[in-house]
Amino acid sequence: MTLKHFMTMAAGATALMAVLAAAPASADDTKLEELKAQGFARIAIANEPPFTAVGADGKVSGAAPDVAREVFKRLGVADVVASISEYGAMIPGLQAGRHDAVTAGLFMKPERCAAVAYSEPVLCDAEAMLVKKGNPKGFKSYADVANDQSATIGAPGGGTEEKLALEAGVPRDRVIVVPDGQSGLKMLQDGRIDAYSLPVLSISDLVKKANDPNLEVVAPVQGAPVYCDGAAFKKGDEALRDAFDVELAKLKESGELAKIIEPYGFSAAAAMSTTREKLCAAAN
Ligand code: 6CS
Repeated sequence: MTLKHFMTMAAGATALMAVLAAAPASADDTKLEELKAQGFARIAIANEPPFTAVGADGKVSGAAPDVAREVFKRLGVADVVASISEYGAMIPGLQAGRHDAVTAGLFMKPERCAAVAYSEPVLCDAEAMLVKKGNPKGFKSYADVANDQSATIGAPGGGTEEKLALEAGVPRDRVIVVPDGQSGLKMLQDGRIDAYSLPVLSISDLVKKANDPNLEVVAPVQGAPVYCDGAAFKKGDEALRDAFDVELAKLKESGELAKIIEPYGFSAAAAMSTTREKLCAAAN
């Protein structure tokens, strides 16, 4: 090999090293780099306070988007842009690339953990039923609804409460899909359903705003687990999920997660008392 040939080879190797050094830490960082360049992350929400909320002015709030906004900001993604989705459409929307993340109180369950890449837990809550004052049908569990042949229960489409009612034996035609909290409240008040089921904090928010003395809350629903959500990412975006988890862990450690979610009624300690691994393994 002549000196000239060697010098050419060395120059080429130096240039290659320079290119590699400029590349992101790993090819996986591309999604985060895309979001940074985009200036926002597209999040799916349900508009179910206090988990998620869209004001009359269009402002997005609620515990899940507030946590997501703070985490993404720390990752260098300036803001979040939300679109409202039914719970049952959130994962297909994520998989189709319509959202960059689901931050909506989408509870971790094994079948969902198989379909998305969840962050560590953020918001935990038990289940509740809204009924008429005096709980005339004596509901304490989803099985009670199943055992009353005339009873109907409203729940979000593709949501956890719909699944719990069906699994407890309530026939499909007595589980009524309800698009949102206000509709469920009205259907109950009009006697079109005998119970409306959402997580405890969501039902409590509805009752507080309804100012209707003829309502009663059954909470917790007997036999239903306490669930926790996490931010959900598309399979393949695990590097983005891992980066999200690093910042989420810092919020937990510093007490800042508590400052964000506890005014909404959530417990940071509950989220810190469990893990994605446990929740995704739980048989429920
Ligand atoms: O994850 C779910 O399916 C449930 N999560 C919330 C916050 N509300 C209702 C929904 O069914």
